[in-house]
Amino acid sequence: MISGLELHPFLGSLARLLRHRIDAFPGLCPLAFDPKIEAIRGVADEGEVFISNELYRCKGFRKLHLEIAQIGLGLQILHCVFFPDPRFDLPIFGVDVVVGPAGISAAIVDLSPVAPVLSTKILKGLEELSIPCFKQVRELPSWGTIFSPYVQFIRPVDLTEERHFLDLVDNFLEILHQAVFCSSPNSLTDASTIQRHSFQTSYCLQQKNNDKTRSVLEKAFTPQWADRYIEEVLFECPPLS
Ligand code: BLA
Repeated sequence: MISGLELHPFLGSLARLLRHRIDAFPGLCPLAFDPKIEAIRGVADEGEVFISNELYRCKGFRKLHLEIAQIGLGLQILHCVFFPDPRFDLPIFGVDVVVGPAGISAAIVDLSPVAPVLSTKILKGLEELSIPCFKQVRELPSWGTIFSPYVQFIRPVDLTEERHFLDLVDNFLEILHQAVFCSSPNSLTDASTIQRHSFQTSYCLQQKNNDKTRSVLEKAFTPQWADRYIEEVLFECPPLS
């Protein structure tokens, strides 16, 4: 935490919701990582910088990552991605919320496919959801082809829409939880595993094209640091075995 600065209540609620859901995943255990990235502090033109990282793994997921970043007094970001173990037929869960000086500017959530289409089980769950009609829907960038047709990229306009977004994240995670519990792995050499590995690699490569993330990290640290952080912490590609 930056001294004397509260986390935006929307980010606080989202972080609580995500931790609650993460805790309920089967076989959850902490992922070993460089202790230096657990709490990263820095100073930029914008003021103090603080980034906290939590990393876990569980049945079906090689990495569950929750990051909260505070850049000076004006920018707060919650970034969370669940990267599946390619042997399992599970989608990538991702949520990113950016709060700027004028309030929440972006809130995006998705269950992204790791094959040409989402699995039948996940699709059925998503089809049964009633997706709220948000007033300000934002346009996806060109690298956004990795997302599913169910992606929601919005700017919540009031507390009701914030609540609806939190409910949506919770609903997506309920669908994912159900899928994890009844999933079983294919072998490492199975054609479906190899395809999911390749889709997950493209997801990571496409996310690295997000110049907005890179630019914030470059300004807060250095271009070299930002590059390493994006490559090794945020979107490192799945290992080959
Ligand atoms: C946009 N991401 C952004 C923006 C910033 C960041 C400043 C612009 C906000 C706006 O346009 O209102 C910054 N995001 C960060 C930083 C980190 C971060 C610094 O996660 C980490 C330290 N991004 C993700 C994930 C998704 C994602 C998992 O990390 C989706 C599941 C999406 N962020 C995403 C998209 C945009 C965005 C689609 C809009 C990009 C654009 O409009 O060009």
